[in-house]
Amino acid sequence: MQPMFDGQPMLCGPGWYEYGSSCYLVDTTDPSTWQTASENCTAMGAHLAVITDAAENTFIVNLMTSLNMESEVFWLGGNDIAVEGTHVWETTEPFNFTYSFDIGSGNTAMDCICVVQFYGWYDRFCTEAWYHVCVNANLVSIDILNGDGQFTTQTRRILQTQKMYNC
Ligand SMILES: [Ca+2]
Repeated sequence: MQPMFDGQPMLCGPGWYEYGSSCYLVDTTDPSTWQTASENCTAMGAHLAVITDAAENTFIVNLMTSLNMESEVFWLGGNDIAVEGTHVWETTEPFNFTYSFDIGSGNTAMDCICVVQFYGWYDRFCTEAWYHVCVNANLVSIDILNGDGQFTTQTRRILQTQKMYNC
Protein backbone atom coordinates (compact mmCIF):
# COMPACT_ATOMS: atom_id res chain seq x y z
CA MET A 1 0.00 0.00 0.00
CA GLN A 2 2.89 2.36 0.69
CA PRO A 3 5.54 1.35 -1.85
CA MET A 4 7.73 4.40 -1.32
CA PHE A 5 8.32 3.56 2.27
CA ASP A 6 8.34 -0.22 2.28
CA GLY A 7 11.27 -1.75 4.03
CA GLN A 8 12.51 1.41 5.68
CA PRO A 9 14.30 0.74 8.94
CA MET A 10 12.17 1.31 12.01
CA LEU A 11 14.50 3.93 13.41
CA CYS A 12 11.66 6.32 14.05
CA GLY A 13 9.12 4.00 15.66
CA PRO A 14 5.78 2.76 14.36
CA GLY A 15 3.85 5.32 12.33
CA TRP A 16 6.82 7.70 11.99
CA TYR A 17 8.72 8.14 8.74
CA GLU A 18 12.39 8.92 8.46
CA TYR A 19 13.81 11.67 6.31
CA GLY A 20 17.26 13.14 6.73
CA SER A 21 18.02 13.20 10.42
CA SER A 22 14.39 13.55 11.47
CA CYS A 23 11.27 11.49 12.00
CA TYR A 24 7.84 12.63 10.77
CA LEU A 25 4.37 11.69 11.95
CA VAL A 26 1.29 12.42 9.86
CA ASP A 27 -1.19 12.61 12.70
CA THR A 28 -4.79 11.91 11.63
CA THR A 29 -6.01 10.92 15.08
CA ASP A 30 -8.17 14.02 15.61
CA PRO A 31 -8.56 17.26 13.72
CA SER A 32 -7.56 19.99 16.15
CA THR A 33 -6.77 23.67 16.43
CA TRP A 34 -3.24 24.80 15.63
CA GLN A 35 -2.44 25.28 19.33
CA THR A 36 -3.72 21.83 20.30
CA ALA A 37 -1.84 20.29 17.38
CA SER A 38 1.33 22.00 18.52
CA GLU A 39 0.86 20.74 22.08
CA ASN A 40 0.16 17.22 20.80
CA CYS A 41 3.50 17.14 19.00
CA THR A 42 5.29 18.54 22.04
CA ALA A 43 3.76 15.84 24.23
CA MET A 44 5.44 13.28 21.97
CA GLY A 45 8.84 14.94 22.25
CA ALA A 46 8.40 16.52 18.82
CA HIS A 47 7.05 19.74 17.34
CA LEU A 48 4.83 20.70 14.42
CA ALA A 49 6.63 20.17 11.12
CA VAL A 50 8.89 22.99 10.00
CA ILE A 51 9.81 22.84 6.32
CA THR A 52 12.97 24.68 5.41
CA ASP A 53 13.81 23.49 1.90
CA ALA A 54 12.29 22.07 -1.26
CA ALA A 55 13.62 18.55 -0.69
CA GLU A 56 11.99 18.31 2.73
CA ASN A 57 8.75 19.68 1.30
CA THR A 58 8.86 17.08 -1.48
CA PHE A 59 9.33 14.36 1.11
CA ILE A 60 6.27 15.53 3.03
CA VAL A 61 3.97 15.90 0.02
CA ASN A 62 5.13 12.51 -1.30
CA LEU A 63 4.38 11.04 2.09
CA MET A 64 0.84 12.43 1.90
CA THR A 65 0.44 10.91 -1.55
CA SER A 66 1.67 7.60 -0.23
CA LEU A 67 -0.90 7.75 2.57
CA ASN A 68 -3.70 8.74 0.15
CA MET A 69 -4.13 12.07 1.87
CA GLU A 70 -3.58 14.37 -1.10
CA SER A 71 -6.60 16.53 -0.33
CA GLU A 72 -6.29 16.62 3.46
CA VAL A 73 -5.20 19.74 5.32
CA PHE A 74 -2.35 19.53 7.83
CA TRP A 75 -1.06 22.15 10.24
CA LEU A 76 2.61 23.03 10.02
CA GLY A 77 4.63 24.72 12.75
CA GLY A 78 4.48 28.29 11.48
CA ASN A 79 2.32 31.39 11.85
CA ASP A 80 2.22 35.20 11.66
CA ILE A 81 0.45 35.68 14.99
CA ALA A 82 3.07 38.03 16.45
CA VAL A 83 3.57 40.29 13.44
CA GLU A 84 0.96 40.26 10.69
CA GLY A 85 2.56 39.31 7.39
CA THR A 86 5.79 38.07 8.99
CA HIS A 87 5.59 34.30 9.13
CA VAL A 88 7.89 32.47 11.51
CA TRP A 89 8.54 28.87 12.43
CA GLU A 90 8.02 27.67 16.00
CA THR A 91 11.60 26.46 16.06
CA THR A 92 12.98 29.89 15.05
CA GLU A 93 14.52 28.34 11.93
CA PRO A 94 14.57 30.89 9.10
CA PHE A 95 11.36 31.21 7.09
CA ASN A 96 13.07 31.25 3.70
CA PHE A 97 11.45 28.46 1.70
CA THR A 98 7.74 28.42 0.79
CA TYR A 99 5.59 26.13 -1.37
CA SER A 100 2.94 27.89 -3.47
CA PHE A 101 2.20 29.92 -0.39
CA ASP A 102 -1.23 31.56 -0.43
CA ILE A 103 -1.22 33.92 2.53
CA GLY A 104 -4.85 33.74 3.51
CA SER A 105 -6.12 35.19 0.23
CA GLY A 106 -5.78 38.63 1.73
CA ASN A 107 -7.54 37.74 4.98
CA THR A 108 -5.06 38.95 7.59
CA ALA A 109 -6.95 37.24 10.41
CA MET A 110 -5.69 33.93 9.08
CA ASP A 111 -2.40 33.31 10.85
CA CYS A 112 -1.51 29.62 11.01
CA ILE A 113 0.17 27.70 8.21
CA CYS A 114 -1.12 24.46 6.79
CA VAL A 115 -0.14 22.31 3.82
CA VAL A 116 -2.35 20.52 1.32
CA GLN A 117 -0.49 18.16 -0.97
CA PHE A 118 -2.55 19.15 -4.03
CA TYR A 119 -2.19 22.91 -3.64
CA GLY A 120 0.63 24.06 -1.40
CA TRP A 121 0.74 26.05 1.80
CA TYR A 122 -2.00 28.29 3.11
CA ASP A 123 -2.60 30.24 6.21
CA ARG A 124 -5.89 29.65 7.91
CA PHE A 125 -7.73 30.62 11.06
CA CYS A 126 -5.74 29.01 13.89
CA THR A 127 -8.98 27.86 15.54
CA GLU A 128 -9.92 25.64 12.59
CA ALA A 129 -9.56 21.91 13.20
CA TRP A 130 -7.20 20.05 10.91
CA TYR A 131 -4.81 17.13 11.06
CA HIS A 132 -1.14 17.92 11.56
CA VAL A 133 2.41 16.75 10.90
CA CYS A 134 4.90 16.38 13.75
CA VAL A 135 8.65 16.11 13.43
CA ASN A 136 11.18 14.83 15.91
CA ALA A 137 14.78 15.78 15.19
CA ASN A 138 15.81 12.51 16.81
CA LEU A 139 19.45 13.48 17.16
CA VAL A 140 21.68 13.92 20.16
CA SER A 141 25.08 15.46 20.64
CA ILE A 142 27.50 13.41 22.67
CA ASP A 143 30.99 14.17 23.89
CA ILE A 144 33.54 11.47 23.15
CA LEU A 145 36.72 11.29 25.18
CA ASN A 146 39.75 11.15 22.91
CA GLY A 147 43.05 9.45 23.68
CA ASP A 148 44.63 12.83 24.38
CA GLY A 149 42.15 13.57 27.16
CA GLN A 150 40.17 16.05 25.06
CA PHE A 151 36.51 15.72 24.19
CA THR A 152 35.07 15.75 20.70
CA THR A 153 31.38 16.48 20.21
CA GLN A 154 29.63 14.22 17.76
CA THR A 155 26.03 13.98 16.61
CA ARG A 156 24.42 10.59 16.76
CA ARG A 157 20.98 9.29 16.04
CA ILE A 158 18.93 7.91 18.90
CA LEU A 159 18.12 4.37 17.92
CA GLN A 160 15.00 2.79 19.21
CA THR A 161 15.54 -0.59 20.69
CA GLN A 162 12.95 -2.98 19.49
CA LYS A 163 12.77 -6.60 20.47
CA MET A 164 10.79 -9.12 18.51
CA TYR A 165 9.82 -12.47 19.87
CA ASN A 166 8.78 -15.54 17.97
CA CYS A 167 6.57 -17.74 20.07
CA1 LIG B 1 -2.14 36.63 9.06
